[in-house]
Amino acid sequence: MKVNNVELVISAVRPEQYPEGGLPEFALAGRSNVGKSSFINRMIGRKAMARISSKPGKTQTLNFYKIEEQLFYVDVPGYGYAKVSKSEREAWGKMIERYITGRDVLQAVIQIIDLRHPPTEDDVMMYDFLKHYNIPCIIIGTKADKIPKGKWAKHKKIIREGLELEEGDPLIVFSSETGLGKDEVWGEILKRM
Ligand SMILES: Nc1nc2c(ncn2[C@@H]2O[C@H](COP(=O)(O)OP(=O)(O)OP(=O)(O)O)[C@@H](O)[C@H]2O)c(=O)[nH]1
Ligand SMILES: [Mg+2]
Repeated sequence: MKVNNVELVISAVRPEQYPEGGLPEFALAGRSNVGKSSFINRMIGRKAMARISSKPGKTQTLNFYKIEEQLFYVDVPGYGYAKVSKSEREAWGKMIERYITGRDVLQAVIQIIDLRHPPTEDDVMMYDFLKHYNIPCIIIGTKADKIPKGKWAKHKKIIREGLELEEGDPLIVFSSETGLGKDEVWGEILKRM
């Protein structure tokens, strides 16, 4: 999909702030600094729409990006960042849980995993949480540009097994750097609208 029209509609922390209108939503989940905001930028073909940073913890709110008046990408703060206080972590957990469990227009969560490494404990917890609530997932193995092509299949297998991925939840090799996997992800998204 070629995207011409993108708008950051709101950075929300509470349900009253979520956009109205009933458009389908696709939310990002993933460890802090794994590349969620970079993923959005690549999918919409903009370098710096969603703010990215080499420092973890850049995204702090639920950021609703409206795409072509058709759907929303929801950028979500990352998990597993050690340098946050207990109260911050609890606030994060509440915000995410309220959104994921209470949002009827949420079509799927796009869970971003670093293709180079086995899933972390937090990755597994997040996936289990999503499956507990029967949320369809699209799993992205990102930063593929950092490992040789010949190793992708092996790394995919490690992620599939580490998460105990359900049949029907796709795992797509991706790179925000090169655009690898972009069309395949768009295919999965359009299928779920
Ligand atoms: N080589 C490479 N680097 C990437 C890729 N995706 C993201 N990065 C880099 O990883 C770092 C973190 O990217 P972000 O997109 O800000 O990560 P995030 O998950 O949104 O982070 P938080 O908002 O802190 O949760 C940046 O330095 C990006 O340039 C990728 O596919 N390949
Ligand atoms: Mg971010």
